[in-house]
Amino acid sequence: MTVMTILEIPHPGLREMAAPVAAITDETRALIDDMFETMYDARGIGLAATQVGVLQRVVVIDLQEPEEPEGEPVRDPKVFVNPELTWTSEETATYNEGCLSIPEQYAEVERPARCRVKWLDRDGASHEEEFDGLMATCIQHEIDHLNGVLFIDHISRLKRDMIVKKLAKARKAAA
Ligand code: GNR
Ligand code: NI
Repeated sequence: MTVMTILEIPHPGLREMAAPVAAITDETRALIDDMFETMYDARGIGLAATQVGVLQRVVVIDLQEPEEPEGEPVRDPKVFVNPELTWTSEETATYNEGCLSIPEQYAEVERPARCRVKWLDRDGASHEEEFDGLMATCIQHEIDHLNGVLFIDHISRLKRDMIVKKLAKARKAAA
């Protein structure tokens, strides 16, 4: 198991379209394991393979709060191979979104409040389910990554420019 490097903007790899996984192999499962390790290490609630430089349609999500007062955190790992949105609600919801590829920057993003997703699990079995709440937001955020789209693409240019400036400033201060 390996903690992988998470790409950050403006890495061009984040803008690429990821390819469907043709066959789920042990190599795919090793990637999934490394993605979970990377996501937990970074304290994120989701991670797309695009963010670790692998242009395959693989997403991992665990919405469990990483902050546990003591002892082992409760984990709820979910993997989505070749996820597809098969339906989105007219009704929208707004969440204050963040992204491990745009560290420590947040913005209110409006998306469909509910969605249906079709995907393959780590054994290649097909599933379809409807999601709402944070899960609906998170899976849409991750599918965006597989299409080269970032949450800052859903906000005004003014807010996007502010985030890019704040990130540059934070990086300069840390350098
Ligand atoms: O850790 C993350 N938190 C988050 C909060 C609101 C909406 C989406 C997310 S996903 C993000 C991790 C990440 O960058 N996934 O691609
Ligand atoms: Ni993200």
